[in-house]
Amino acid sequence: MHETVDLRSDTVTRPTPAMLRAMAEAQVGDDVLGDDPTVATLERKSANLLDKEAALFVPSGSMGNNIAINVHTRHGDEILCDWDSHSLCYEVGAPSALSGVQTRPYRAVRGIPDPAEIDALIHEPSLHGPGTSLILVENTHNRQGGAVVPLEVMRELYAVAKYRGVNVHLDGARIFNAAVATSTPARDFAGFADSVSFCLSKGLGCPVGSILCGTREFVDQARRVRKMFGGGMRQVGFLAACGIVALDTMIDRLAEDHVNARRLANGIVGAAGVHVDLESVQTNMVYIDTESQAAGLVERLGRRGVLCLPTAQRRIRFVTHNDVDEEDIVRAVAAIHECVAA
Ligand code: TLP
Repeated sequence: MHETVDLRSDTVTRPTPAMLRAMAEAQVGDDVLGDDPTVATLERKSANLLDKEAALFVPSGSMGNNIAINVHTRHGDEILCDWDSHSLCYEVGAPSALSGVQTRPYRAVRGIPDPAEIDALIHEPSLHGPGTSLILVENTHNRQGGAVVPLEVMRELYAVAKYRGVNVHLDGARIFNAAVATSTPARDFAGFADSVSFCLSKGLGCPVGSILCGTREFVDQARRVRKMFGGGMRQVGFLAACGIVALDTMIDRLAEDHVNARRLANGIVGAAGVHVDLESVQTNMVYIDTESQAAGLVERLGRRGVLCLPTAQRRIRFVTHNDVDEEDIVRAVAAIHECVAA
């Protein structure tokens, strides 16, 4: 059990002892000059894992997404991303600010796009309208409960995109959660996207870093854009070393986080004044809808050492991760029952 049960995000994890050891022992060099062997190893490993030609280590998932958008588009293009996506909700308007693209939202209930709707939304460039050059898909889907976009939907969507001559970027910040939850290799999901970003710093437990994968040509361009966005890093093998430990040892254990999320959700059912949709709990997130203002409940829980985040006026998110164990979940459930009754 931990002093505080921090369920705000899976980004809050501290590096594991194996990561700290790997950092201390890492061979490093100036990665902007292409000299860091540990970064090179991580990039090769990541590309192999997702069955892509090449990969690039980037400081954050947001930068990975926005480098991908920049490489796949030209100023004035349109991109499709769902109305509740990370790109639209949490990247400070970066697609328009950094890449000069217009975003057109599509609907995605439980995070699942409708390929027919996407087909209808794609614009051919014309005298009047922008051309659609990119579709973003988020898997698992953060604001839609950590839900998995099924492989079959990814396949259909990709077929539509390719038929219409449009690229697909997969925001796979938590693609390994999708893979573990469905017992499907992550590379199968990645096969239905031209580029994929995934985060090392979420459920995989690293302190910093994400990976962007695609063709060799895509990654060569992405490397230039990373530099342009200020994301070229020097002796960053210290962080890449954690990434290697994460890929080797932290993927399968995501199943524990999924079990803990389910425990938490089951424990919340029946608490007065809050509702949890059990079907939406598929990976490491639990969202609850609250009858009263979410902020009040979040504050009361915080006073009892249980941290979580309000994501709307009457909605709260809890995320499980490597620094949360079964006892923490028992404590969180008890605190939620006490706080809703207070
Ligand atoms: N998500 C964070 C917050 O920004 C909301 C979180 O706590 O969940 N794609 C997805 C689907 C994400 O959930 C996130 C981070 C990112 C991209 C961006 O990753 P970072 O934080 O590394 O820029």
